Amino acid sequence: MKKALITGVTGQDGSYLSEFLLEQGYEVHGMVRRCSSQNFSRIEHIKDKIALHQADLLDQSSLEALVRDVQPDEVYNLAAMSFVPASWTQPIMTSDFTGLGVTRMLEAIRLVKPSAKFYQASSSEMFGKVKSEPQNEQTPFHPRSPYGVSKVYGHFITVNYRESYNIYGCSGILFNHESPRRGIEFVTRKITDAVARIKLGVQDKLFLGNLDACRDWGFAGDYVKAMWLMLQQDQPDDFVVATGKKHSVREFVSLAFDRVGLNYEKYVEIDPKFYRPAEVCTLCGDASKAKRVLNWEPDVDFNQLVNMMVDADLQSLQLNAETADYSQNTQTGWECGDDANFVVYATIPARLFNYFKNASGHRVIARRRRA
Ligand code: NAP
Ligand code: G4F
Repeated sequence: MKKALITGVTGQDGSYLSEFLLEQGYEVHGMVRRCSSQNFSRIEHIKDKIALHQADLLDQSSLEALVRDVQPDEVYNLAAMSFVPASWTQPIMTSDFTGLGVTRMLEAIRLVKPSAKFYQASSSEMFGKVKSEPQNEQTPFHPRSPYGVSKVYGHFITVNYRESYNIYGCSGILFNHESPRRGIEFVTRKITDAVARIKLGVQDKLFLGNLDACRDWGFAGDYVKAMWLMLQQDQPDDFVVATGKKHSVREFVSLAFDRVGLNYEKYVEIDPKFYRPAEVCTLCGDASKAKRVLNWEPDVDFNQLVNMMVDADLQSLQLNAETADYSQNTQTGWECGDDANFVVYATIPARLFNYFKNASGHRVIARRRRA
């Protein structure tokens, strides 16, 4: 049985990749960092099928011990500070973790198990201020954020370890990929979550930044298969993974609101605080090499992705309300009850309360006490 080690196993991609590798018959090991409260929500359903180990990309000795303990055949380095805006507010940490962390992992492999195959989660953000369209493996990089710069470093150090030490290292240059498990701060999930809340009447407005930015958005479940395929080849190489179609944030918003029968123009407002110091205005990938060599193609298209995410957010908000036992929440500072008990709820800012229907269709409110 092959052994895979995944860093960033608790993230969006880590959870889909774990599921995929389990289906392929792998023994799956995941690296998690120590936190005062762990967030395993994305892997809760498979937690008993994978082995979790504590280590950190900032700590060399923990990585070497991890590789020594697990003796992986394949290492998927997905852990990163992956939210682009945060890389301007924490540029040093981003470089250390998202950039230098790749070298630490490669060093652990080189010193402890040089035969392990290595996948580096590189990013279309490396193309940044794009030099041509669509972007492929030959397109020059011009990153526009500390995140993008760190990923360029991670890409080239992977190439360098391949060329210097003969490590089987692949850099997957993945364009944006989304899913119902996407972090809530990324624009797609921020939109679909807001659409569901607006539809259910618990949110009034959606504040966004640059609606004209274009991205090549695919489905994360499709993209993790490409990661695996890269490590199944005779020779290591680098691949662009993308759908080849680009859409604007505005198109995403419009389709998402359409899904619930609403017009986005009534709800969306621009807040300049979501503009970036340097924007990546457009990205569109050419994945013809992945198709030719890996026989990889995406299954889920843009419309299906938007609908899938809106439907999932609607469902999970409704389900949470139906299954929640609000009477248990009083100790955590929430008041509970039916409409009649909360005559003023409509004047409370939306962010301070959740408002749903329970299983019998009865309206239930859980409201945070005012400070
Ligand atoms: P994600 O959901 O943000 O997951 C990031 C993972 O990294 C989480 O498991 C997180 O663990 C872990 N992590 C963050 N800081 C850490 C630290 N200091 N020590 C150890 N672990 C840490 O990201 P994703 O969307 O799955 O993306 C996976 C990888 O692909 C990332 O490297 C990202 O940069 C790259 N990528 C993503 C896309 C995309 O569109 N999704 C496109 C191209 C490349 P916690 O749970 O502890 O926070
Ligand atoms: O969803 P985003 O935050 O993703 P971004 O910056 O493209 O980065 C993601 O994809 C990369 C691959 O290219 C990954 F490497 C990276 O880890 C991450 O997964 O923003 C997408 C676009 C941007 O142009 C942004 O300016 O949406 C625009 N946008 C407009 N309003 C917004 C908002 N982005 C966010 N997060 N929030 C907004 O309110």
